[in-house]
Amino acid sequence: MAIMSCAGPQGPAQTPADALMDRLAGLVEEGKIMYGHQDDLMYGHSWKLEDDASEFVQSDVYAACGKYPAVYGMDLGGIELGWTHNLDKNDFDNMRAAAVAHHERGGVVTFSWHPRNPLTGGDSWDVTSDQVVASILPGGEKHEYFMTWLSNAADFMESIKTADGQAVPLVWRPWHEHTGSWFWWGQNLCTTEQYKALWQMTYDYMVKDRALTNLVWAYSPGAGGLDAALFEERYPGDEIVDMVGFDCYQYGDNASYVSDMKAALDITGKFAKDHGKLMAVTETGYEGVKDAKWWTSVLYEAVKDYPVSYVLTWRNACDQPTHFYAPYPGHESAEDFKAFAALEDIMFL
Ligand code: BMA
Repeated sequence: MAIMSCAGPQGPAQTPADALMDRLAGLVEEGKIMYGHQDDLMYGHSWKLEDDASEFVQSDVYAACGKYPAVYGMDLGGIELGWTHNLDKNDFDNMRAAAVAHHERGGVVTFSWHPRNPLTGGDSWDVTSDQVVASILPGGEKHEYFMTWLSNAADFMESIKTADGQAVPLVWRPWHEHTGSWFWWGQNLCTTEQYKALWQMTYDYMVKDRALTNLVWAYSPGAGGLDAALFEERYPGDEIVDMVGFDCYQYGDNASYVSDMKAALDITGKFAKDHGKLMAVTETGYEGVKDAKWWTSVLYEAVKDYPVSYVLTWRNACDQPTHFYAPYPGHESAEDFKAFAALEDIMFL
């Protein structure tokens, strides 16, 4: 059914978020799957960008295959407390400028958020209290305090603009992996109603109170134990979600990973189709990429038959030699990564 608009002959002005969603839907229509990498322009396996950088050109992915990832992921963790650097030591000024640079190169930017624990003072992984979400909802003892955290996050995302003042569209993915219980907003740490209320409060603040027009809202449970009922249980609602996805890592053999990915893609894909949403693999990877053919024979095999907007592999830490998810020059999977980047349906920049 066509949706009628009451706007004038030009139609309503398209927001940056709407423009990005149209672009993403068009790419899916063309059968393109974008490749993404977390913190790609901030550091790599053996380098780190200096603070106050003016160029954002170094990248393990580029060094390995001659192309930049189409999707660039970053994390807001630390912005809530006004830190100058995020939880993984990235300068927020660099992050802002790199987001603009990546957008101007034709890429898509996405943000996750690992905020501290507003009740205990610990980190995202502090699950010692199951009262944290309750405490930040309206009426809770930490509500006013937590609203300053949302305000800081909104300020930062609002500040990501091109030189001529255009807001850069962002895929914004708060409260992720909530189907597990390792973050303070996880499954056993709050009720379904509280989790949904947390989303609604986040959305209302950023979109209604702050009028941010550049956010594409992504919902992403963890893939472990995921079934259609669990996927749906805490879904915040069609009015506030634009994209659905999941986080799925390889811990065992290739075959188990491919079957876990396909199972999650089947569930998410059906949900996305029924609800008219975009779908992405919001986080994935095999730590250390311990298979020379992983890209073309494992990851590609898992995703190639699905209408996936992007697959984002996690970060290449510069201070933990085995914590990386994309190759760097000389890595045993670098040749295969080049072949992956050359595939017709896989998009890099
Ligand atoms: C985790 C690890 C951590 C990191 C966190 C947030 O998966 O990579 O080292 O601090 O993500 O980026």
